[in-house]
Amino acid sequence: MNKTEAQQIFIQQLLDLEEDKVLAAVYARLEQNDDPLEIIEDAQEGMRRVGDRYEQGEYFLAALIMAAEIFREIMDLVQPVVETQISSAGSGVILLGTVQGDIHDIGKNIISILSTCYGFMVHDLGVDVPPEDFVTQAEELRPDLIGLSGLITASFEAMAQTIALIRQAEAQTGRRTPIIIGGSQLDEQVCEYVRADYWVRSAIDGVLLFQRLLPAGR
Ligand code: B12
Repeated sequence: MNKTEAQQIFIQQLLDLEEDKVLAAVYARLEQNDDPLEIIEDAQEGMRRVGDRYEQGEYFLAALIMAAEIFREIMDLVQPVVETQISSAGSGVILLGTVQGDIHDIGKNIISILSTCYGFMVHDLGVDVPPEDFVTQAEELRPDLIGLSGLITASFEAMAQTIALIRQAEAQTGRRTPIIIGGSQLDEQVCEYVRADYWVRSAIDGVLLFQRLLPAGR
């Protein structure tokens, strides 16, 4: 979708880490009833560009930390609006977590918030979750879906190990829980490599997928 000039400016302000301007823009956009999910998407685009600058050596780790802090403040403003605007009767239990070795949790937290708003019950195991913990929790909770988050290349190996261990444990029960991986660095190739069932790079695509897999009133 083409972005308006105001959206482009917002993304640029986040890229330039102009905290005050970004937050003022979020206030203004909420005031004029902009779609909160679109604000999140724009902020995600800004974060992606911050990551690119880091990769190109123009930003250092401190900039990633600063960007994460600004994003947290954006979510403090946007989350209550999302929660009042979206309420849907989804059904199903989702086991969620960021895989071992990875501490990125902003995206995972957004998928958790949105899924809850859409009526799903989310069990969030947090970040840096060892494969064994996913297996233990999956056996205990018997979730309808398992969502693994991971943003760094090293996460792909952890995802592969986690999924292999889950499938091994399930083989004794005859169950096969759909596994969805999410994160900005994912693509079809990663999905095939780690043997996940689905992959997504945005929270809204994730929630739409959850709804497709777990229709309300099943
Ligand atoms: C902020 C940030 C950090 C913060 C994270 C803070 C936090 N609490 O999460 C800090 C500073 C801690 C950090 C650390 C590091 N980071 Co970092 N980080 C980022 C950055 C800029 C933004 C990530 C983000 O929050 N985006 C915003 C959210 C909303 O988007 P998202 O995460 O993609 O999530 C959305 C979707 O993907 C989806 N989703 C996500 N998970 C799931 C799960 C499911 C089930 C579903 C359905 C959907 C879903 O929904 C979300 C909402 O739409 C990215 C850049 C990028 N392109 O992603 C780099 C990036 C991920 N980081 C990177 C790196 C290298 C690191 C470090 C190794 C740096 C270092 N030298 O220490 C460490 C790794 C630490 C570790 N072991 O995990 C690289 C990874 C490169 C690679 N291929 O490995 C990136 C890509 C930057 C880059 N271009 O180089 N980072």
